[in-house]
Amino acid sequence: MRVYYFDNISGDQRLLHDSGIPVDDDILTSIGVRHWHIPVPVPTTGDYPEVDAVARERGYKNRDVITITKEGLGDLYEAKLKSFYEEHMHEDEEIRYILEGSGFFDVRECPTDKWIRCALDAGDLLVLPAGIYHRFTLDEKNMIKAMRLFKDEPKWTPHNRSEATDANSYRVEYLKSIAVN
Ligand code: KMT
Ligand code: NI
Repeated sequence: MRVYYFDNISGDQRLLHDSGIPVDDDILTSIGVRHWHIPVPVPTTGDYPEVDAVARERGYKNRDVITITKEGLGDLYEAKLKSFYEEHMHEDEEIRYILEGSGFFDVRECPTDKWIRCALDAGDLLVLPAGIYHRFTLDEKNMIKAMRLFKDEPKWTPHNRSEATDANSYRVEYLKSIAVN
């Protein structure tokens, strides 16, 4: 996974938008973002023992697979892409293991509110904490296949950033959890 500050230049969200300033792991840790690289087993058997180990350790009991392509999402494609790229938070962790393709998860640094772009490829496993503001976009390859893991029932509801989400109890707890001192 490659991580850098987003350049804030307007234009196609699928481009790299690399400011040239890398972000180190301490910063990701300080905002509660975790990641692992677990090469996708070849040939594909549908078994992912190393992912299973992380899932067991962290209590991710359920999973499904989503393929984000024009063909995969059909009529929902444009609307889904638009909603993924709206800045939002969830009341649960967002856990994604990339099986094929690639894409960008942008997360807000705190307290600077800068966008940090995480460029994910096959084998990257990313965990965003509940309450973090983030968004997702495909890149120029226009294809990602990802395993979505969750603790119990999936709570996909995105809460788009607003004054209401600033006061959301999961957001408030998140900010407390990352506060230094
Ligand atoms: C989400 O919730 O933003 C997504 O599932 C994005 C696509 S998963 C690669
Ligand atoms: Ni999300």
